[in-house]
Amino acid sequence: MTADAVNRILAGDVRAAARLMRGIEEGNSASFDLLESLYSHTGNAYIVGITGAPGGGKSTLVDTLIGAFRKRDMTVGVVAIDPTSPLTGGAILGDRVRMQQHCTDPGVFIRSVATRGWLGGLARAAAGMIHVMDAMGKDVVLVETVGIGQQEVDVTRLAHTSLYVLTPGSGDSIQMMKAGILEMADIFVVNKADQEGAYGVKMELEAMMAMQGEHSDLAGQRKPPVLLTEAVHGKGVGDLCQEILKHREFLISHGQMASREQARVRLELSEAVESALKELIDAGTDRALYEKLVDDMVQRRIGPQTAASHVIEKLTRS
Ligand SMILES: Nc1nc2c(ncn2[C@@H]2O[C@H](COP(=O)(O)OP(=O)(O)OP(=O)(O)O)[C@@H](O)[C@H]2O)c(=O)[nH]1
Ligand SMILES: [Mg+2]
Repeated sequence: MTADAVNRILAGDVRAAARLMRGIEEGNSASFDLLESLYSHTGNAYIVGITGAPGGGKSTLVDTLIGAFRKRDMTVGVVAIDPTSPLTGGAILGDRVRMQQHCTDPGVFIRSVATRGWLGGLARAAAGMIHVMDAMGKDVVLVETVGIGQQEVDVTRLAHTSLYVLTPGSGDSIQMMKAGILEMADIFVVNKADQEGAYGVKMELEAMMAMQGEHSDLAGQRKPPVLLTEAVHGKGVGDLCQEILKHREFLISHGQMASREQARVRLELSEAVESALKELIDAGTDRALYEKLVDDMVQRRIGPQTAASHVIEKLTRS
């Protein structure tokens, strides 16, 4: 059964892959076992993260990027992570409709992940989805997330090349500095360049990076390029595709691919350790003791740290 599913996914079977992805999304442990069997077949896809504020045009950009990669005869997987933000609640339907033009192309596979109410780590689910597409033989995997929280920032750490999308007039550059995005992105995209102020945003970003370069030891390192695009008209997207491939070449020629891969894998391992520990804790916790401790805390007989140490002590003794 498992071997059959593995073989079908390796052969690029969309239905088998979709079933596994649904299992991952649901946090189903058998699905994670199956994923484990696929792991040795992964590590070939080039992973590109696309993040940015809600409504910046990420999905439109992904849609046109698919076309640009297909023109180069590269197959493409897309993982669109539906944010929990009520602001963008309709994202899944929107993404499906937007990317529909590629739905009959066997070289393209698109999945949305709903994260609402998802208990496992978002990065873990996203990593799982990426592995499935990688095992299916997709050359490039595009991962779209809304860059609002730490979890989403973590997801972009799963990428080889991280794009950050911003728009004119959104005034988010100061926010980016605060969130540390400036250091995280490999390529900046000022989308909606048909609107006023796009060039100003580019100048502002470049000035910010130059300033930061002076105050840190980044001198001599690669400066992330800032590209202007009009995703909705497909303008600048060919250049963006080329810039992504250029970054890949840069990583390879500067011996940085291995360290990126290590950083990616390190994140995955820590997520896996955390969720395995959570499962152990859930399974091994003495419920009666737990309830008694809750009661003790309510009565202010003990504090949370002491209560936790009782739980841990019981866990490690059993
Ligand atoms: N004027 C203009 N509008 C654009 C451009 N690119 C995208 N849009 C529009 O911006 C809106 C949001 O685009 P999406 O691609 O859904 O943006 P998103 O970043 O994926 O949005 P969320 O996933 O909801 O965060 C849509 O109405 C697009 O048509 C552009 O280059 N210029
Ligand atoms: Mg979107």
